[in-house]
Amino acid sequence: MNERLKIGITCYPTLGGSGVVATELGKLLAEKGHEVHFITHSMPFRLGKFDRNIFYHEVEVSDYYVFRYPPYDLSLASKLAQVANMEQLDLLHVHYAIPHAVCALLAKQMVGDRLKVVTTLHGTDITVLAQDQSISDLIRYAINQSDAVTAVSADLINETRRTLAIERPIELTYNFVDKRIYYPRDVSELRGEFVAPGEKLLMHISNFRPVKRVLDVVDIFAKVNDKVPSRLMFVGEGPDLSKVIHRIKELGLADRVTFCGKQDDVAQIISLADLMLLPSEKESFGLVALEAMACGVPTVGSNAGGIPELITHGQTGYLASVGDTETMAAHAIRLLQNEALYADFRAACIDRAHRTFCNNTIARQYERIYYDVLGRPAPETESSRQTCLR
Ligand code: GMT
Repeated sequence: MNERLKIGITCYPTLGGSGVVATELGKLLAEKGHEVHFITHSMPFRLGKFDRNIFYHEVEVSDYYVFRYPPYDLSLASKLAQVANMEQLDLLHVHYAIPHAVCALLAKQMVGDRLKVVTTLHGTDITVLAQDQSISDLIRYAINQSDAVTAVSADLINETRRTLAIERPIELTYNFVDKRIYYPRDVSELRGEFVAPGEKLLMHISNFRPVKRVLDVVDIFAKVNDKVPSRLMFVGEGPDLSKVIHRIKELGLADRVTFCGKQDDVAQIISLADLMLLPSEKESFGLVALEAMACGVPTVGSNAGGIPELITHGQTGYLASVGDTETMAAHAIRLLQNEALYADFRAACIDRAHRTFCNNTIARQYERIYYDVLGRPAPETESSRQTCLR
C-alpha cells in the first residue's frame, strides 16, 4: 500500500456528476488504504456500505435569527478546519470551485500551510458561474491559490484559461468508471417489461436543467420512432421535466415514453438501453455518456464542450452541432438499423471506457498529485502497477 494519506473531500453530495465522481474517488482511495473524510452538508448519495477507512462529517449551518441567509460557506470552512486539525488531514480535495475551493482556502489559513488544497473543476463552476462578473474574481482567486488544480476535460482547461485569464498549471484528470459496476448486464427479462420484441430503447439521464436541452431529446426520439419502432426512457428529474411531459403529450407519444424519476442503480438501468441521448448545450465531460459507454451503450448527442474527448465520433457514438436534432436522429437511425455496425460500436464502447477511463488509472493520477503537493515521493507499489487492460 502507498504511504497512507489522510484526505478530506468536499463536494455537492446529493446531485450531479461532480458529487458522483468525488464520492467514487473517495471510495477508491479508501479501498487503496487511504483515510478519507467526507465533509459535506449531507451524506453523499452513492457512499454505500460501511468502510473502516471512510468517515463522514456533517456541516451544520447556524440559523441564528440575525442571519437573513444562513452562512453555509462559513460553516463549511469552519468544519473543514476543525476536521483537518482533529484528524490531522494532509489535504483537502474539493470538487467545484464555488464555494468549496474558497472555503478550503479559508480553512487552510486557519490550520496553516501544512494543509494542502487540491481543487477539481467540473464545468458549470467555469462555464456558467465564472461568466458572472460579480464572482469571477473570487473563482480566479480560488484557482490561483489552490496548491493544485485539475479539470475533467481539456476543453474545460481551455475554457478556464480563456474565461479567467488563468496561467497556472491545470492538470487534466478525466472522470472515470468502475468496471466492476459499469459493464453490460444481462437484463433481458427486465427489458421485456419496457420494450416489445424488435423495438429499440433510447434513454436520457440528467437533472433536466435547460443546459441539457431535454426537448431536443424528445425531438430526436420522435424522428427515430418514425423510422425505427422505439421507446424512450427518462431517468432523473429537474426544472424542464414538465416541458418534456407537455411536448410528449402534444406529439401523441405518451404511450411510448417512461419516466423513471431519480434512480440509484444507474448501471442496471443503462444496460436496458440501445442508445443514450445527450444533446446538451454545455457539457464539460458528460459522465452519463461514459457510464453508458462502459455498459456497451453508444451515445448520440452534441459536440459541446468535452463530449468529443469522450465519445469518438463514428466509433463509440455520433455527435452533431448543438440543436441539430435532424442529424442526431439520422445518426441514431443508421446505427439502430445496422446490426453489424451496432455490434462494432458496442465493442468499441466497452473497450474505450474500461481502458481509457479506468478508475484505477485516474485514482493513481490523483494520488500522484496529492504526493506532489505534499512534497513526498509517490511510492511505487503493487496497486500503482495494477493494470486496467483486460
Ligand atoms: O451537469 C450537471 O448538471 C451537473 C454538473 C455537476 O456539477 O455535477 O456536472 C458537471 O460535472 C460533471 C462531472 O465532472 C460532468 O460530467 C458534467 O459534464 C458537468 N456538467 C456541465 O458541464 C454542464
